Formats: sequence, structure tokens, C-alpha cells
Amino acid sequence: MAAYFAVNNTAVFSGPELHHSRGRHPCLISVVATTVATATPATADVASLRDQLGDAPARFDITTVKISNRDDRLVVKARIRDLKAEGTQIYGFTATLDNGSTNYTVTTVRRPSGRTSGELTGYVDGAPQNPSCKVDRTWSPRRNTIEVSIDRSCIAAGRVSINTYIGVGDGSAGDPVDFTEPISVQQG
Ligand SMILES: [Ca+2]
Repeated sequence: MAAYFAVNNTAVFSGPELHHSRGRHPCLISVVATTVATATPATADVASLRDQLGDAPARFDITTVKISNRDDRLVVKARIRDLKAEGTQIYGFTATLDNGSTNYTVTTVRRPSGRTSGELTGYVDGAPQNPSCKVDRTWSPRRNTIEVSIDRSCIAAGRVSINTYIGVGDGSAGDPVDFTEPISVQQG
């Protein structure tokens, strides 16, 4: 993204307007601002990423993911290119703590009827835990978004690294279709 703007601004710099400008050109400021806006500070409790567009069929194509690692809730919101309500779909993520030995799997399934379910399982050194936490989930085919929200007390405190995916199936069978790179988010 930053490179894209830099290329555009380079083109502007080479234009005739440059000859009328003294000191810092406003386009240079624009390049700096863009770089800052797309690089999330390590200490922030909110982080987002843009996944490749067109690397999966439209209803499984994750385009952006935003994570809020707040004191009260962990909220993961994904935008899908065209979230059609067809078939049974599964969306989920893993959240791994900095210690590397504590992680969680969170899944939500949407069936053709529109009914959804959600499940969270914790693992400590590979041993499953059962926090019995409610997984709030909102599948919105109209808005092309899936939002999952969990009480923050269900997940050990601290920074988490999150990988998300979406695919076909109900969790017992099926295939993930699109994945995102890990997103590390400090707790606010
Ligand atoms: Ca994608």
C-alpha cells in the first residue's frame, strides 16, 4: 500500500507543479502519513491486515481482518469479498499467547438455514481446557462481514497472535479455503 502511494507521488513529483514548490512538498508529507497509518504500532490494542483479494472464491475470500484485544472483549471482524449465504460455512481463528504454550481455537459455523453456532476451546501445553465461554458471532451476508466476540476473561491476559480462516464445512469435516497471516495484538 505504501509503495503504491509512493509510486503515485513520484509521478506527481515529476510534474510541473514541483517547480513552483519550495521546502517540503505536500506530497512528501502524504507518503509519510500513509506509511504510519498502515503500520500498526506494537503497543496498540487494535490491529488489522489486508488479505490478498481474489485468492479464493468470493464467498470464502477474506479481504480484511480487524482485531480488538481490549480489556473487556476480544473482537475479531473479517470482511469477505461476497459472503453469500450458501451451504454450510465455517469461520475461525487460533489465538496464541506470547508464552507459546497457551492457545485457543474459536470456530463459528453458519448453516443454510441461517442458524449459527460458536465454540471456543483452550489448550495449555497441548491439553484441552473447557472454559465454557460463549462465542458471540454475527454473520452478515448483506454487509459481507463476520464478527466474533468473546469475553476477555475467557482468554489469558496479554498479547495474542491470531490466524484466521474461512472454509467449507461444519467443523467436523470440510476444508479451509482462505487463510490470513498471523496478526499480533497487544492487550489494551
Ligand atoms: Ca483473500
